[in-house]
This record gives sequence, structure tokens and C-alpha cells, in this order.
Amino acid sequence: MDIQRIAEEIDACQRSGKEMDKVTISYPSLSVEEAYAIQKGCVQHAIDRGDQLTGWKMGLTSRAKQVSMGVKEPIYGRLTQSMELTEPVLHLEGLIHPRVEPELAFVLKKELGGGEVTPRDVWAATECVLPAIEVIDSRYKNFSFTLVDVIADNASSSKFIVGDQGFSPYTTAWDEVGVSMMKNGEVVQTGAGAAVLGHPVRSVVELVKMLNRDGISIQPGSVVLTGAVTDAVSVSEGDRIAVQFDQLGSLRFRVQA
Ligand code: OOG
Ligand code: MG
Repeated sequence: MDIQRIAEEIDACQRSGKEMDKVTISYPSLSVEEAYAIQKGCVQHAIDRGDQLTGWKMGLTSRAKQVSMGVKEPIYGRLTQSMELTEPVLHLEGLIHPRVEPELAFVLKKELGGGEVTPRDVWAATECVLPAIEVIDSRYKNFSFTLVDVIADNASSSKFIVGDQGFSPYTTAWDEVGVSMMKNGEVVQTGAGAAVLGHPVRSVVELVKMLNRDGISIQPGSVVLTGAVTDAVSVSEGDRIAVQFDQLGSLRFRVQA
């Protein structure tokens, strides 16, 4: 199997918004390690074109997501600068079948690494926590994949937006934060921070451990998306998305061609 060739194929689909067949159709025995190597290769292509690694995401950290995607294990992905929306507008150009999901984002001020990390270590390294919305967009036909397929496709990473207001990690019980997502003024999903591995800080702990196995630590200034609090919702042209985070305000954007 040629890891680099597969990475090039996925990278081309990520750039152009073209659908592809699952990697496991051609390579049924693809391993988790090979899949992460493909992911790394794809993101390296983006970096070679001038993009920058700005953070990490966890995926499939909530039961709602595991059940709906049929994959029962958390995964991680890489976030780059070009994925971050700086205006509250999602442009559909280059996207295939985008879905949105509410998340809590951690921004780190210290390096975090190692296999023995605890929630206390994460708090000591966290600058702030922010409301966030992730836009996922699997490059696979019908948004359908196995564990290793989705890892290779950078955990369906596409775009994300974080709130302007950062919050102290200590003044909010992040597991108790209620979240409701509205599409065109109607509530479409509700949940609470506890949906993410019991507490979103545990998602960061898990990420650090998973990255440690691959010899990686998280650098200061990185953003970490901890995983969807609710199931994801499809969006199309003209939709208005708003997510209300209890006590933390709301985050919104509109979808345009
Ligand atoms: C995989 C990515 C999952 C999350 O927050 O659970 C994810 C997918 O559902 O396509 O980002
Ligand atoms: Mg997500």
C-alpha cells in the first residue's frame, strides 16, 4: 500500500470538494497507524501550500455521534488556519455535504504532552475555553465510513468557528453547560457538555494520550475542539445556524453559495 499516494488522493478531494470511495474498499486491512499516517500526509500537503497547523480536534467523543456514525471509538484530527472562519459566513464552495455540530474549544497556553496527563494538568495548561461550532464534511460518498477511513480523511475536518469571548476554565462547570442548536430559528439539537466523555476536559486528556502514542505533544497557542455535544445537522444554501451556550452567549453564522 502506498500511504503517500492515498494521502494525495484524499488531499485532492479535500481541496476540490470531490467525493471519493472509502479507502477500505481498495485496502480492507488498513490499520489505525496507517490511517493516521495518511492523515498526516494529507495535512502536510496543505502546509506545503502555505497553510499552518493551528490545533487539533477530537471526534466521536459523544454517544450521539458514535451511534449516528456507527463508529465507537474517539479519533483525532488536525486543524489548520484555513479551516477557521473569521466571519460568520460559511461558503459552500469546495464543500460536499457539510454538517454542523456544537462544540467547546480549549486554547492552550503551555505545551501538553506525555502519557500520564490528568485533568489538572490540562487546566494548568489552558488559557481559556470558547464556544465553537465545527463544520464537518466527509469526503466519502454518503458520509459513510469505517474508523480507519474517517481517520485517514482527517476526521472529516472542514471548517470551524469559535466565539469572540474566551472564558476562564475555572468559573464554569463545562459538563453542565447546556447547548441548543437552531437552524433557521428552530431548535434542531440540544445537549450538555457532559455528552463529551463525561466532561470536555477528558477529551483533551484523551487527545494528549493518543498524540503521545504518535510521539506528538500539543504546542502552546493551539486550539482543541473537544468533540460534538450533539449529533450533527446538515446545512445548505441560505440556512442560518445559531448555537446558544447557557451563560456563555451564542454563536451564529449563515450559509452562502
Ligand atoms: C467524524 C468527525 C466527528 C465529532 O465532533 O464527533 C466529530 C464524523 O462524524 O464525520 O467531529
Ligand atoms: Mg466535531
